[in-house]
Amino acid sequence: MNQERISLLAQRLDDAALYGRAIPQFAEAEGLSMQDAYAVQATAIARRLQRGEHRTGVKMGLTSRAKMVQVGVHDVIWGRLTDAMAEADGAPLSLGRFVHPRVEPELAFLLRQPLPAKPSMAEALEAVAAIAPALEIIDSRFENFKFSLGDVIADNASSSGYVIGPWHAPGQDFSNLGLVLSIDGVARQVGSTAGILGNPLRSLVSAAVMSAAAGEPLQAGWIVMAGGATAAEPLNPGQHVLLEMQCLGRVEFNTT
Ligand code: OOG
Ligand code: MG
Repeated sequence: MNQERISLLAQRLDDAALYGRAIPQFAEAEGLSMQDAYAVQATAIARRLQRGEHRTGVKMGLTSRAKMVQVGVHDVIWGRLTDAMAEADGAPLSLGRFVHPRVEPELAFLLRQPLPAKPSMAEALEAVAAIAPALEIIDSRFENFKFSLGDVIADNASSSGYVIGPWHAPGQDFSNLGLVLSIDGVARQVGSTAGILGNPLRSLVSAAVMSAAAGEPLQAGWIVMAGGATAAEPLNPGQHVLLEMQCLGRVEFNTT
């Protein structure tokens, strides 16, 4: 696919995100390859960076069975994070800019050094400065939150916002930490970090491999979101959203 067409699709997605308006799926009609889809994603992110946003890291997507089943796409994908997507722990979150937002429980990594293109699990762990419980706000730009693999890749893996809880040194085993996602005091999703590829560290290894292959190796200071450990929950105004994670504490926000 030529760059002109890729730019047009990137603009369509970027506008949909800017104005909170859903658009029809296009991957199938456009005959988008995986490579085209990632090119659309990169071009849409370039538009955001041109507007003054700064790159903060990588998000992994569809790294758990629960997530794959929920959206009907069964491949691990990745997307790019910017500072405009960061929301403060405990702060109000206005849903006005979203189309049909959902929230999901994740684990976040903070990197203290760059990662090689194909790290071992030990090398990946060595590069981790800190880990934190985190909430991701996803918001597909596609109508009815329905998409194919190519669509969701182009759409930056539905990335919309992220909230990071307290950082901890990665001294403890975080491969199987229990977690509860509650909305208004009611437990809505219960799971474990083990839901993320059996161990979220595998997600970090995949992030290193996939972003290095795209020519953007993981950098010191970047955040890597490991992917939802459970299915996502729809968000509505007036909710209190809380993630409690074994050993790592809590992260929360209130929707308006
Ligand atoms: C795709 C994004 C997946 C995750 O953590 O699995 C994702 C979607 O569910 O819309 O962020
Ligand atoms: Mg996610």
